[in-house]
Amino acid sequence: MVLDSLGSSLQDTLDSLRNKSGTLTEEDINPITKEIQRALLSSDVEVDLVMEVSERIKNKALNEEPPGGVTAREHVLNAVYEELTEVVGDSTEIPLEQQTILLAGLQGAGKTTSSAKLAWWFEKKGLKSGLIQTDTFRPGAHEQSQQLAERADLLHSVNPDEKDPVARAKTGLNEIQDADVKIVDTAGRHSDEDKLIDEIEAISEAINPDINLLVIDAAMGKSAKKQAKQFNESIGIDGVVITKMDGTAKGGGALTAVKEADTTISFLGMGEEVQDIERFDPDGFISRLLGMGDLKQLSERVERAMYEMDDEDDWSPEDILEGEFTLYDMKKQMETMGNMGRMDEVLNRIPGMGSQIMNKLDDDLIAVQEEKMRKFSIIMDSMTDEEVENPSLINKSRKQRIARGSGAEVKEIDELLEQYNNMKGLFNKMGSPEDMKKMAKRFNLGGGGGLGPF
Ligand SMILES: Nc1nc2c(ncn2[C@@H]2O[C@H](COP(=O)(O)OP(=O)(O)OP(=O)(O)O)[C@@H](O)[C@H]2O)c(=O)[nH]1
Ligand SMILES: [Mg+2]
Repeated sequence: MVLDSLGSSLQDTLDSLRNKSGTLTEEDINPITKEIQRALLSSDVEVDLVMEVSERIKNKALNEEPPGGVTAREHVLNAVYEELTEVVGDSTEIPLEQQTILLAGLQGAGKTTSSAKLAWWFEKKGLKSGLIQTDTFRPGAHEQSQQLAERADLLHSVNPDEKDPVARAKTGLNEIQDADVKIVDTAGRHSDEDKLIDEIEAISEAINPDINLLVIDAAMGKSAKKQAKQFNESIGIDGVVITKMDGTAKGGGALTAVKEADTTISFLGMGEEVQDIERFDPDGFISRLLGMGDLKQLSERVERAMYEMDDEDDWSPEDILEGEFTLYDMKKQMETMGNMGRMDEVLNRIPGMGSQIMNKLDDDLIAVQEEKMRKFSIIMDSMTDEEVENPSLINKSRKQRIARGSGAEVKEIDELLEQYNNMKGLFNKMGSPEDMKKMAKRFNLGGGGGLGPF
C-alpha cells in the first residue's frame, strides 16, 4: 500500500517543526500538506477529497491554538491524525451475538476467503461460527470453502450438486444450526450484474440476514464508491470488507470511497490466510499509518499468536510481570513473537516504535534475529525443567551437556543466557501490570493534550 510510506515521509517533514516556537506560518505547514497530498493521490484517493482534507488540516494547524504543553509538532500531527481519521469514517458496528451475515460482491473480490476469515474471527471472540457456500456459478467454489473451513476447523455447509442458490442457503442454515454466527457466501459475476443482484436479492429475502456485508477488492481504488452505492441501493449493505489491503497501491482510494458512499468499513483483508483479517479501527489504522503504533491491533495479534500456540499450557504474558522471569517465560515470549508474524510488522504496532525504529531495521537484521530465536528454542529444549525455571544453575558442565544435546556451541548458550539476563532486567524495570497499563495510557493519543512520544 502506497499509504504505508506516509508515516516516514511525514515524520521527516514534521521534524522540521521540532524546534519551532511561536505561531505557525503557511511556510511551516505547506511542506506537510504537500506530503499528505502526494501520499493520498498516489494511493488513488479522489483529487477533490485530497484537496479538501489538506485544506482542513492547514486551517486547523494555522487557526486553532494548541493547548498549553503541546508543541507545534504535536499540534500539527494531531490535526493530520484527526482529519485523516475523519476521512475514513467510522467502523461498522458488529455485535458479538448470534447472527446471520450475508456476503455480496463482484467476482474475485475475496468473498469466499473472507467468509472463512470472518468465521475464524468470530470464533476467536468465543462465538461458534460456520460458513455456507451458495455459489452455483463458479466451479470449485464448494471445494474452496471446504478447504478453508477445514484449515480453520470451522462448521461448514457445501453442496456442489444443488443448483438453486436459494435452496442452498436454506438447507445450509439448517445444516450449521449449531453455529452462533452463520456466514453466507454468494456467487460473484463480472458481466450480467443484474442477474447477480437478482440472485442475491432472492437469497436475502429467503434467509433474512442480520447483516449484509459488501466485499470489495482494494485494487478497485476510488471506483469502490460506485460499487458500494449500487449494492447499497439494491440490497442495502451494512458495511464493507476491503480485501487485499496487503497488496495494492490503490488501498487509500477504496478506504476513502466507502465513507463517500455513505457506508462504513467493517473489516480489512490483509492476506490469503484465514487469519489475515483485521477489524477496521479508524483510530488504530491512522495512528499506525502515521507510524505511531497502536496497542489495540497489537493485542489482537497477540491474541491470535497465543491461540496458535499449544493450548494446553496456560502461560500468560502477565505472569512475567508478576513472578520471577524465567527462561520458560523468555521461550514463550519468543514463540509468541514468532507466531505474531514478521518481527518488523510486530514492532510497527508498538507505540513509539513506529517508523523511527523501522527505518533502522533492515530485512537482513530481522532474518538474523529470527534465526537466532529458532536456535535458542532448540537449545532450551535440551535443558531440564529445573534449569529452565532457574537458569543460574547452569554451570560449565551443564552448559557442555546442553551443547551436546542441542548441537549448539557453548558460546551460543552463553549468548542465550546473556539475552535472558538482559530481558530479565528489562522486565524488572517495567514493574507491575498496573504500571504497564499506565505506560500504555501515556503512549495513547488524545488524552490530556500530550501526544505520547511526540
Ligand atoms: N493477497 C490477498 N489475497 C486475497 C485476499 N482475499 C482474497 N484473496 C485472494 O483473491 C482470490 C479471490 O478470492 P476469493 O475469496 O475466491 O474471491 P471470491 O469473491 O469468492 O471470488 P468468486 O467466488 O469467483 O466471485 C484468491 O486467490 C484469494 O486467495 C487478501 O486479503 N489478500
Ligand atoms: Mg467465491
